[in-house]
Amino acid sequence: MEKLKSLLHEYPKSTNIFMGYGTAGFRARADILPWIMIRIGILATLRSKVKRACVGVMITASHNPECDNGVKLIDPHGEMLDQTWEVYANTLCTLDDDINIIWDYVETLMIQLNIQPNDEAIIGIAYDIRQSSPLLASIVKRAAQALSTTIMDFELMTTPQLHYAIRCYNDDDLNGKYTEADYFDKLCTAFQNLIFMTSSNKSFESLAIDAANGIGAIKLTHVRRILANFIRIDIYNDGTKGLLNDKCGADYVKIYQKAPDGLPLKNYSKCCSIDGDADRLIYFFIDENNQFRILDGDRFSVLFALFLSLKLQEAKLFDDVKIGVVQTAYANGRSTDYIINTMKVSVACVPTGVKHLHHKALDYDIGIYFEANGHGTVLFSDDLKSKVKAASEDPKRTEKERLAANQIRTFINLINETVGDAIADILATEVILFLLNLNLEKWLNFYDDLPQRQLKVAVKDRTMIQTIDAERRCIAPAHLQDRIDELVSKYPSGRAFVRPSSTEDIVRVYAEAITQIEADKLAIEIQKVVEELIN
Ligand code: NG1
Ligand code: ZN
Repeated sequence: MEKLKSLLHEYPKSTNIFMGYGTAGFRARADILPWIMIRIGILATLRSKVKRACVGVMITASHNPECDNGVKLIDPHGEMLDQTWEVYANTLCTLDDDINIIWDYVETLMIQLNIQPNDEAIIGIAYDIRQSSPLLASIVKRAAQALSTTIMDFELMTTPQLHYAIRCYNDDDLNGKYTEADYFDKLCTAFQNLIFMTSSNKSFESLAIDAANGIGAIKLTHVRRILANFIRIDIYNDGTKGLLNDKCGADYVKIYQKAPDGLPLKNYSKCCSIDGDADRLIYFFIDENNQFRILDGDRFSVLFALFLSLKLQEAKLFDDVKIGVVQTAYANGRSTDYIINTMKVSVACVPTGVKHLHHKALDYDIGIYFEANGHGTVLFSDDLKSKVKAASEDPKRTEKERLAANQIRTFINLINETVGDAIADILATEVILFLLNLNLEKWLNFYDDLPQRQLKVAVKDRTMIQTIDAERRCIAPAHLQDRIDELVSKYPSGRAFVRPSSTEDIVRVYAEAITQIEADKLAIEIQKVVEELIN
């Protein structure tokens, strides 16, 4: 109690600032975060006690500028914090710096959640390369230690590394421990084994990676070294010159549809950007007509689904396995069409936010999900894992069937199933391109995107908009959906929706049509209706 009290005194709450715990945890300017870290140390301790397992605390603000930082909790299986706990996080942050008030709330929670004072707690803490990170981590640590919690201090890590590490500690099948060397060995061994399994004598083209001047640059050097005999990886924006996420990184490339600074685009046929904490990935290149072309999250879904469904067919497992892609309404309509009608793979649409995609992907034996921004992964059911193992060892099957099953089995090791992992996703993408004999141009030519436009509309109260059907239709305010339907019906292949953002105080409008001019026009028409009905 005394230690906690002095921490509260040392890092007092900044007044009048309330931040909700959302998809990205708490995120703000780094200098106003210290007091929040005390609450996080307490909350992580309680979470660990309730789950009787190790939980994670990741300090990062992902693709935000260096001056920002943030924090999020990771649940025992490496997934995001259970949504019901977001309320406790928010309540703790509304409380004043008075130790008695805070302790009263902690005791209330302990009774409510059936926590005994002597229950053990263990937390794994990691952070990205921001200058503010070590201090923020030390505050979480001190708060948790004040409650006798055991700390595992992982220091510098990518977000997906910590998610995976937490899962390892809680899962006996994963040895109950984590080392960085083991992790990168696992990914690189799977990569090499997939190459060894093919008879191709083709070689890899060099890959240029823009590491956003973030933690990914440091971690990628392991992969570059281990795989040096297979693929040449050149790392740019490695933190030695530029600033974190400054005119570089996956978010910059996707939003501005521009190449990052600091990467000699013309020297490479294949380039990609990751973001500041290495959980997002975007590929890009210059095409024959000198145009800058991007391959975003939708394209990864298509590529991964294509590879896995092909291997399931070759292994004669396709009919026994439920494979599906999970998208949000922002996925380009042509990608959805292509997956359903050409690839014959089912697609589910869920509300925006990784947690929704991840949750839905668990419904499948192979669930592939990516947000358009390049965050995504693949989930494999235990049943699927047993089936491919059995098939790969079944002497009654043909060599081709066994090989395909073995390829899926090996591919599973190349994936971080806990969360989108840009480093794992790079290796998976490279291996698929190699095995299917594709380059970026061919991959891009699977289908043409429908032109689309996104607009942000400032309104007085964005919560007036209520949506259903994975945010594709509005039920409030009255008449909004009818007006949207009427406008959309005038555009061949038109599609549009509006939804309140969960991260900014705005309403987002999305429109798609056959030409860019029409998509722009439709978006503006809908913007006007939103402004008319809400403001
Ligand atoms: P909101 O602001 O709710 O649209 C945005 C992104 C999401 C996701 C979250 C969390 C768009 C349209 N939305 O959500 O994809 O990444 O931020 O970071 O890009
Ligand atoms: Zn990120």
